Amino acid sequence: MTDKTEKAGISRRGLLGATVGGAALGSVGLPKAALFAGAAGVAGVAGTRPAAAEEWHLAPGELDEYYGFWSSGQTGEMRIIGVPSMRELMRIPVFNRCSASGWGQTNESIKIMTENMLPQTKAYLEANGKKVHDNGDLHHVHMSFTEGTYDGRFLFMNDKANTRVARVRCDIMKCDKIVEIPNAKAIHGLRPQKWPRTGYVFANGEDEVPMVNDGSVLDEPEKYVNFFTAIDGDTMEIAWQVMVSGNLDNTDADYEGKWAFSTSYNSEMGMTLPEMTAAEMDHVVIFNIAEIEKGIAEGDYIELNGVKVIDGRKGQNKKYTRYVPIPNNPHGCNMAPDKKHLCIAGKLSPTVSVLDVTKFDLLFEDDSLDPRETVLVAEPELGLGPLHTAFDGDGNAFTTLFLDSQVVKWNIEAAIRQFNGENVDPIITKVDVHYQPGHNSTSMGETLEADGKWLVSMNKFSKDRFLNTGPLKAENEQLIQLDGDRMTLVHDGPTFAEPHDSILVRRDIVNPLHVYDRNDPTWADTRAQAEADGVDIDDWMETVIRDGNKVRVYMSSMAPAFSLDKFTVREGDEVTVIITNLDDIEDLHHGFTMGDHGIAFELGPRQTASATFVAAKPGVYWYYCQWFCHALHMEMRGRMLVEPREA
Ligand code: RUQ
Ligand code: CUA
Ligand code: CA
Repeated sequence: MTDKTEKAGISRRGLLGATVGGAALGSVGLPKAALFAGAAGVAGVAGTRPAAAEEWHLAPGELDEYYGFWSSGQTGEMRIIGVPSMRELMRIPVFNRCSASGWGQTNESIKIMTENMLPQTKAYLEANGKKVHDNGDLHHVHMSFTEGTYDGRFLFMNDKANTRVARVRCDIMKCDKIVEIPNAKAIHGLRPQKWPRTGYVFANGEDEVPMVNDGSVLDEPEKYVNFFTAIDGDTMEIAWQVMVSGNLDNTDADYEGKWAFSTSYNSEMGMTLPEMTAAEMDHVVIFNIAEIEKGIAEGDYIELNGVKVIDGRKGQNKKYTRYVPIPNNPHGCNMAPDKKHLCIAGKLSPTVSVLDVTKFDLLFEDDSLDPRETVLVAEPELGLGPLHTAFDGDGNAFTTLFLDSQVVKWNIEAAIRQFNGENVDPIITKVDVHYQPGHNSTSMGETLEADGKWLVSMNKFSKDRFLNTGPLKAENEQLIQLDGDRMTLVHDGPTFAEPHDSILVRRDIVNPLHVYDRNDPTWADTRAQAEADGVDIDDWMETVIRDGNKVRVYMSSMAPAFSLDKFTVREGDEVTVIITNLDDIEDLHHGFTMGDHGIAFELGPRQTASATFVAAKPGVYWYYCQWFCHALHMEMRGRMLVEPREA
């Protein structure tokens, strides 16, 4: 590695050092002066607490203005954080497993986690004695849109680790679909279609693999490809894929429903760090949605693992894609709410490239046009390591500078005027953040209702900002109040690895239920089984059904008791415990834990849930309610009697 890296003129130590030290990017081959130019002559308004602290401080019992929907990176869950209080309100298991809710062990959740799993993954898990993956890497959470703004129906999210896309229902705030994406590898960037509605969920495959990844092609990178995937947000079925040149990193969509676009840091199709950083320019791919749909309708696709795949590689059919060169290993891909400007963060280049999406049609009408000259309208130098851009509703943009540990506020129109030769500085202000920001997000900032009130800077390092917790430190998510041109840091928010990205949604848009609807589809399979057993799961249940060596135990919970205080099974029986919580009082949860059996799940008000296990240990085992529900919560328990198998 070291040898190869040095051959390519890149000091690995320099690159990695730069990520923490924030200085040594010159080694990537850009003139240092150019790198630092954007940072010159800017007086940061980096205040700490504003004088009017009471304007933002939320007293106990007061409700937040915004729901913050957060990714959790390698923890694999989604989180809800109140903004501006930055109080963590909820964790929603998605790709991970959860000891409190039983996610990954209830029959209902296992169904969601496995029903759209690829056969080869099922076989792999079986070979390893598992049903579901235990991990996920959830980077990006985005809400469904209707006409350019959030509509409160669903949240969509990616799993980079195991190539999946999931959906959370906003009415119950639980995951209801997980889809493993065929052909592509490592789903990273994910965005819903904004117009007219979602519609499609666009998802980028980051890692390159052979088109048919069955072992017949191995170390022949020239045969590798990447896939861009469109999923139907209503059904969560794969609508189509586009094969592209280069890899895919982040993605976004326009406000007219015409385009999706993705950054690529590996246009080189390199397999090593020096190869991936060899070119001065990588690119953004523009996907022409209408042409792709037409191509699919007209049969211009190949079918690969059950998916219709369009060939959108460079030099192939030019109806479907265009490639716009962008410096240099670009990362963030953010569409401004002015409906016009797409901002691509340069990462290794100190610039953000601004593309005018209303000019994209020209590229598809005349393929002799130079893509950069045609659609690039500004490329301001903003500082070192630009990663992601957020927006207010007034034509301003906020870009994180990873290496500078700053967020820069700049004006899009001023950047365009500067690009056209006027002597204007687009940079309005810079604020220090602590430290090394990745994403930032503004209140409603990825919608037509961007309101420019709050900005969250999601920082990868907290270093000295909190009490030392050992080698693993918290991340730090800082809340910045936006007020005219002032950016005031008002709150440090330590969080566990690695929240990565967030959206801030006005609270009137999100209206979850307090109590489950008994017709919720989550337990449809359980209901069908109960009907076959002659049991009404909406009513009081105390029925044990034996079906060969399968035993189904139906019970109800109502504070402070289960309907059954004991049941008997035989050693080796496959036992399914099915419980309906008949309590319908807001916030009155029960749970079911089978002691010494690794079984526990939640029972929300009016929820049905079930879990299956083999009673392999003769003896007396207590089950209990693990959610504190009543003064007699400790007494909410019962016994499973496991008779030894006759010799
Ligand atoms: S990408 S820190 Cu996984 Cu969201 Cu840019
Ligand atoms: Cu029911 Cu605790
Ligand atoms: Ca590159």
